[in-house]
Amino acid sequence: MIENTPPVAAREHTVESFTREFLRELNFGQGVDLDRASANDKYLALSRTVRHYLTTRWLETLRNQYRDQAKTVAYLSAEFLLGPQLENAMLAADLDEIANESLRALGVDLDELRALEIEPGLGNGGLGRLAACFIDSLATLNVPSVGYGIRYEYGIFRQTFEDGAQVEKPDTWLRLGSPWELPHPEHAVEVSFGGHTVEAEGGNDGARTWVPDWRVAAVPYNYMVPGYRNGRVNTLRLWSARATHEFDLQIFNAGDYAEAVRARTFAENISKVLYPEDSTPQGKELRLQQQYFFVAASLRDFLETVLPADFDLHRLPDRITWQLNDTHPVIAVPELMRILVDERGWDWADAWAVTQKVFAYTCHTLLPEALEVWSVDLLGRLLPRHLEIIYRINEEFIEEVRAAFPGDELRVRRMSIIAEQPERAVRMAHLATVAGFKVNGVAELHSQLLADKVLHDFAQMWPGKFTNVTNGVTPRRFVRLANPGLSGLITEAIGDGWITDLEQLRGLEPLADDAEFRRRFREIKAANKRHFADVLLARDGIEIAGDAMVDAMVKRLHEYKRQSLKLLHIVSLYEGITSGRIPLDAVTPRTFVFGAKAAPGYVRAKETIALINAVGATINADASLQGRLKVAFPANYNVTLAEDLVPAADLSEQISLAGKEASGTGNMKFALNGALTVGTDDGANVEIRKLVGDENFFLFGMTEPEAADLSARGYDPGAYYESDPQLKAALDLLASGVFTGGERGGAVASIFASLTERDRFMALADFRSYMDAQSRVDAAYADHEAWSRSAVLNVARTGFFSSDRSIQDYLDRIWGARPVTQNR
Ligand code: CJB
Repeated sequence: MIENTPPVAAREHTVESFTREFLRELNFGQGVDLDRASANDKYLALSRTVRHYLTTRWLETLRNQYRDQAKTVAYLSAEFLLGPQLENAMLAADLDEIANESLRALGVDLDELRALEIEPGLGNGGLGRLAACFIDSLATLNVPSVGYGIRYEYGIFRQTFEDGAQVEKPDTWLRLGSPWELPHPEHAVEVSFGGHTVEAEGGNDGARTWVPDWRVAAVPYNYMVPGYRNGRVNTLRLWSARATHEFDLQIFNAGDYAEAVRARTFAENISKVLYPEDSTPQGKELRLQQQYFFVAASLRDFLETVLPADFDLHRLPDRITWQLNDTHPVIAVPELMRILVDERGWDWADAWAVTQKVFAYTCHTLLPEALEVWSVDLLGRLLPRHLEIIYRINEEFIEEVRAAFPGDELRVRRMSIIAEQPERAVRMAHLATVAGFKVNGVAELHSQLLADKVLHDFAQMWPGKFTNVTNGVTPRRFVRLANPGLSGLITEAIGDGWITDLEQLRGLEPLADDAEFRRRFREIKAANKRHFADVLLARDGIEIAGDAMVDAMVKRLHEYKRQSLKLLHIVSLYEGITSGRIPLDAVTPRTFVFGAKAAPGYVRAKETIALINAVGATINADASLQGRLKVAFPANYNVTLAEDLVPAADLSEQISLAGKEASGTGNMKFALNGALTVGTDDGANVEIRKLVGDENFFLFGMTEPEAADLSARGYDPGAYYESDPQLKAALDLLASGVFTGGERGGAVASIFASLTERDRFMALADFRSYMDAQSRVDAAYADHEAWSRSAVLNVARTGFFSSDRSIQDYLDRIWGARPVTQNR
């Protein structure tokens, strides 16, 4: 499927040359001898050495790109949750063995250096991690592409627990140096804000002149994005805000020095911090500044430096697709119109014709409240010209709707880019759908529901615009690197082609029936569990049994994901054991692993965290359980920890209310590493279940139509509470305060009330079915042979979820770009 050139590094480099480079970096880069070098010195020197090996290929890729002017995909995303870089770079460059040998000979411990790396947490969760998987696959598939985003000085907050409650600390990921980035201050571009507009002189249709009143400089930081051993190294360009010289002059001239410095700080605040909100739009001015900041810089960068000076922009659709990762970069639409009409003097209609051919939009949610909306007031203040352009786009669009559906003013109001209630505001998803030539959801069910519900009017008007691309994850990071044991076993069985063609995992299917293969598979899982236990002990001081079932629920804390349902399962088990209903020796030893950050302002999510920790502390301290149940909630779940947990998991919890989780990608990572899923018919779970087969998946809960129907009929959680004695007992135990030192108010009362009175995501309605599914899990797990057969089949049948396949689908269904034959 993917044609790879022979390994470059292996052909051209040796242990000796690597050692020479490493020592040179240590001496001249860090200014130290090996004897006196700190671990951090060595980490930085090693990273730069590895980076050097990629640089030649990177420069070559850039040169070819410029020469060939091939169609490029620009992935515009406010988040890239990259994870640690060192190992992935070594793998891609085929340097892992050479580096290992070289360092061993020097007496340097590679694991110690690896542990020092602080991952760039420049994303919140699924959406940001997806962007990181996608750029990896774009490079591996030889697609000319560039990622554009923001270099936040502080990424997603570092989560700590104080008395079980989440406390956020700043993520100082840059503090020990950042060897993976190359800043280019000389290529800074200016981005303007504020001011007003005046009549333009050009006389072309639609033109106005924007007179902004302040500017910042956007400084590009380039990151290499190596394809897997194919000689291609793409670019990720992240922008950092700096005060312009204008600010410097003000400082110099101003009598009020302090005020001038304040102004400077104001400019630089733009890229200071990642908003830790996930699936809830922020609506804050700084957030809109960030969005316009990176989008304006990225468009300018592409149009003025990537394209040749004499490029005819009418041909833009042949050269680029700007993929809009959710609505965050959608301000790019009026920005391109402004450039073409106001700066280049095009007539409006010409500009709109081109604009409509270069943007495609990916929607990542189904929650209506998660769709971004900007008040006209704020947008007009910050970007007055863009607001005018949006108004005109909307006027023409509304004419189109009226022509297609005469007399249907209700529809016009529903579809308008401008909402009138509760305040006048721009609906960014509508703008993206109107301007984009394609709109895609991220799993089959999600794309269906987008077209049937959330964007139904638009799908009726333009059925051909809507398509699906099911998400995927990169097998390099999430199988090959994270799970070396399993990777070795797979490669031994079917060769190593699976790393770039994951469907080859199908070749493992017959081995599910091979007892010796299953034994080795179990051994690897057991070793991964011991490793994970070691990591938890060292990282968090959490002690877990090395051999219990690892039951994992890791994802952002959100009511629709229903961590509270998982909690009810645990509390119900505990209630059953302590009340004598469940004999202790009938309980499958389980470690429940949670990983979840709550948005700092999301009170209910934080209460849920506090409650999970309270229940965990009680259960973990109860000697009568003899260690059969254990709750492990390591703080600050991130990509680094995921790489240790995912290979160790037996059971993957994907329990959102059907119709709420757009796709999920954790579900894919777990299945690919041989965990079985207990899940609802939601997001990509639907596709996972179809592929692995019902007998290898624990399905429970209402379907989306059933949930919608129950909601329409009027859902009463109290009725479930009253009629299911086990559910009532669990909720009553929670409410009793036994987990919270007698405290019945606070989080306890709040969660109890929210579940029994409103229960927006119908956890109580799915409780019975979930408990039954968990009993089936226990029964299945008791038969080790059958369980590991299912686990092997999960691995063998989920190759579809490679992000390489997702990118191929984007190429086929949306971009029309083609892989190029890479420099060799
Ligand atoms: N998603 O991570 C986010 N943030 C948002 O603001 C909206 C959605 C998630 O995106 C993932 C990638 O497409 C999906 O797998 C996941 O279901 C969705 O919640």
